[in-house]
Amino acid sequence: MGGSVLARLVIVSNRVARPGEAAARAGGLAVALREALARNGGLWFGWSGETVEGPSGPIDLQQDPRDSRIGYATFDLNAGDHRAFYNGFANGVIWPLFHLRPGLSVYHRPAFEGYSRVNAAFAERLVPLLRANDIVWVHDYHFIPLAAELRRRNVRNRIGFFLHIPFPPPELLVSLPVHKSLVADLLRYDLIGLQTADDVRSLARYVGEEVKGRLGGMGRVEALGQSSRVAAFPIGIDAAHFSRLAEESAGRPEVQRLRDSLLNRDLVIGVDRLDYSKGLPQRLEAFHHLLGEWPEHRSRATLLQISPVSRGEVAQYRALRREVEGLAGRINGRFAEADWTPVRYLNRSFSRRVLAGFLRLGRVGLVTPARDGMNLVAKEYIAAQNPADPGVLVLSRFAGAAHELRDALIVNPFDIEEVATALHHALIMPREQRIARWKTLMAVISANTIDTWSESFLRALEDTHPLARPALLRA
Ligand code: GDG
Repeated sequence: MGGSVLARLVIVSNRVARPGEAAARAGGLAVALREALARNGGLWFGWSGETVEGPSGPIDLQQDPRDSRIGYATFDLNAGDHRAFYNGFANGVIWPLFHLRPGLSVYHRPAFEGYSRVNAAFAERLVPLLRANDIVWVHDYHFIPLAAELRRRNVRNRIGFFLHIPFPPPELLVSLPVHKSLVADLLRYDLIGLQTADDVRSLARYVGEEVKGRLGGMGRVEALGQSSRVAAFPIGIDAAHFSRLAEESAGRPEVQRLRDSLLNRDLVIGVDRLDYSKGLPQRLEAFHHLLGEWPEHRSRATLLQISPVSRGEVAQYRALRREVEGLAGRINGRFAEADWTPVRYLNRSFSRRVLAGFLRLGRVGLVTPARDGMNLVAKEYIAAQNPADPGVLVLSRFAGAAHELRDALIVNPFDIEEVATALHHALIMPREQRIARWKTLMAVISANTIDTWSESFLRALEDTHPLARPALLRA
C-alpha cells in the first residue's frame, strides 16, 4: 500500500472492533466501518478496552487475518485518565447535555482535563502511523478535540468527524463552561457530519448567534478563526442483510422458545441500552396506562424490554436501573395473572441474530427515546418484519429516525396517554394498513443504508479539498 496513489482510510473510534472479538455481537456500525476499510485498505485506531495503573501504553498493531490490508491499532489507557475522559467528561458531561438533560450534566474541570489529555494521547500515538495520503474519519463525542490535537502536531491530512448523538441548541450548549473551546476544536475538522437537519441547524445557530461566525453555501462555516463544513448524514442500516438475518433466525431455538412462550399473545418489543436518553420509565408508564385503560389487552399483550446494562459505573445509570426495575415490578404486581406476566424485563444482551428474530416476532416495535441521535433499533425493527404480516413501529418524535420514518406512529414520549393510545392502535391495526405503512418504511430504510451513509460522508470529505488530493477507491 505504501506507494499507492489511492488514499488509505483511517478510522478512529473509542472502541475498536478487532477481529476475533465476538463477531456475532459486533453491531451494524462496526461491520459497515470494517467494510469501508476493506474497500481501500486502512487502519482502525482506538482504545484497547483495557486500563493500566501506569502511564497509557504503547500501540499494539494487529493485521486482520482475513484481509492483510486492514490493520488495528489499539492501546491501553491509564485508569485515572480513562475515568475522567470516559465517565467524567464524555458520558458525565457531553452525553447528558447533548441529549438535552443539563441537570444531569455535571462539569468538573479535572474531568475536562482528563478528556483533553486522552485526546492528546490519541493524537500522539496516531501521528507516527499516518501517511501523507490517509483520510482520517473520527467518530463521536469522545473525540471533539482530536483534529485540533492532530493539527497541533502538523498533521495536514483530511480529517472528518461524525457525531452519532444530537447536537444541542445553543441555549443549552452555552451552559457548558468550555463551550467555546470545544466548538473551536470541532471546527478544526474539514467536515462535520451530524445526524439530522435539526442538528445542523443547532450548530449553525451557535455559530451565527453565539460567536458571530459566517455561514456560507454547501454548509461552509467560518468562526473562531476556523473554517469547516457541516452537513447531515443520517445513518442507516444494512436493511437487506438484517431482513435475511431475521427471516433465517425464525427457526433458532431461542426465537422458537420466545414464540412458544407467547401462546399467540401480542408481543410489544423494546430494545435499548439501559440509558436515560431512551425514555424507559415513560415507556413503562405508557404500557401501564394501556393495560389500565384498555382491559382487552390484559392477558393479551406482553412487553419484552431488552435493556443490557451500559455505563454501570455512572451513578445516574444505576439510579435509572432501580427506577425501571421498580416500574416493571409495579406493573407486574398489579396486572399479572398466574399464566401471564405483562412485562418481561431483561438486563442482558443477545446475539444480533437472535435479536433480529425477536424483533420479527414483535407485533409492535416500541421505540420511544426522550432524545436520540438516530436510533438504529427503529430501522432494524422495520427490516426484521415479515412482509406478509408486518408489525407496527411506534416511534418517538425525538429520535433522529423520526425525520425519515414518517409512516411510523409518531408520538411524544412524555405524553403517556398519547403513547398508550398509539400502542392500542398499533395492536388493533388491520393487516392491510400495517402492510401499507411497512412498505413505505422499508423503502426508506432500503434507500438510505449504512453503505450509502459511509460513502456519502467520505465523498463529501474528499470534496472538501478537491485539488491535489488522492481519492478513495470506490467499490
Ligand atoms: C448511538 C446513538 C445512533 C442493542 N441491544 C443489543 C444490541 N443492540 C444494538 C441494536 C443497535 C445498537 O445496538 C444500538 O444502536 P442505537 O442507534 O439504537 O443506539 P445507541 O447505542 O445509543 O447508538 C444513536 C447510533 O449511535 C448510531 O449512529 O443511532 O442515536 O445514541 O444496532 O441492535 N445488539 C446485540 N445484542 C443486544 O442485546 N447484538
